[in-house]
Amino acid sequence: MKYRVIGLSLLCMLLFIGNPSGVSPTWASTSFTVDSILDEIDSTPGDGACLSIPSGVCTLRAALMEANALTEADTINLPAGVYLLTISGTDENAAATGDLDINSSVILAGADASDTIINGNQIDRVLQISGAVSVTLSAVTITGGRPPTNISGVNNGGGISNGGYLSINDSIVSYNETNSAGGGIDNNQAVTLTNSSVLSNTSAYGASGILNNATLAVNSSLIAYNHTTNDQGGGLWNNSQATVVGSVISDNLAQGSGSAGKNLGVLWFIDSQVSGDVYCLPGSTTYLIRSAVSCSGIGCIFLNLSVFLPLSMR
Ligand SMILES: [Ca+2]
Ligand SMILES: [Ca+2]
Ligand SMILES: [Ca+2]
Repeated sequence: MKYRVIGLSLLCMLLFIGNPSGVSPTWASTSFTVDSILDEIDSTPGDGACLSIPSGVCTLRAALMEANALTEADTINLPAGVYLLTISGTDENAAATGDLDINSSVILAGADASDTIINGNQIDRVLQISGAVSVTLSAVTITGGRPPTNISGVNNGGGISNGGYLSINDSIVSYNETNSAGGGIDNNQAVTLTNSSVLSNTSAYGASGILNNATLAVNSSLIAYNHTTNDQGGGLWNNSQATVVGSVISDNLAQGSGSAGKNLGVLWFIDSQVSGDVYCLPGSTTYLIRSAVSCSGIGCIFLNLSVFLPLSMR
């Protein structure tokens, strides 16, 4: 659907007429359906039409530019296909070049993670989410991201750099890389990962799977085959609050210790399987409930809460 939901204005008008108190009606969200795998910008962001130049189709980039320009939470339907980013340009945050920037709440709904693939083509990371916005990714693969290598401090997050409230459902983040930290995901606000996988991402300076600087929840998910060539935190690097529930962390690699993870904050493992070790720094705490995790580093405070549970619950 290239245009805003037909009848939206009429609906709002009727709501307003039926609401003589004058209280503003709730605006419905807008839905776009991408109909091209091309990478082209929107011709006029904010006009309600997802229409690219020069081809006049609804591309993923155009849909995001349009969604960014509209204040309500929008939905972008992304059918099966490989969406390869081809417009080069880094350190740009309006989704016009390089990475796909998200500055407004949006639901990005793919068909299936194995069929709907967003590939950064190694021209930049894939997604950058900024501001206090809510973003849901479902049934997509995020791959091929690689942010610029020559700019200090802004190249964390090979696949996704998150500053908002991000839910990743039924999705895969794989084969992204960065010369800094956070090969797959760099989280600076809140990420909830559900039924998803973070696979085979690489980084030069730790946290090859996920770098967490704020709040992270990993539910029923897999973090595996990520590799950092320097530092620790092959699977996960936690600087703040992270909870891993019903998940598997395995086959990750780090330089020396910390192949499974590195913890500088508060990290919970609940009903999870972790192979490799977690490297812990002083001041960190790692809680275990029905999970076995090996420890390395000089700051290990591992609290196995399972022993406090009734026998029937251990
Ligand atoms: Ca437009
Ligand atoms: Ca950007
Ligand atoms: Ca960009």
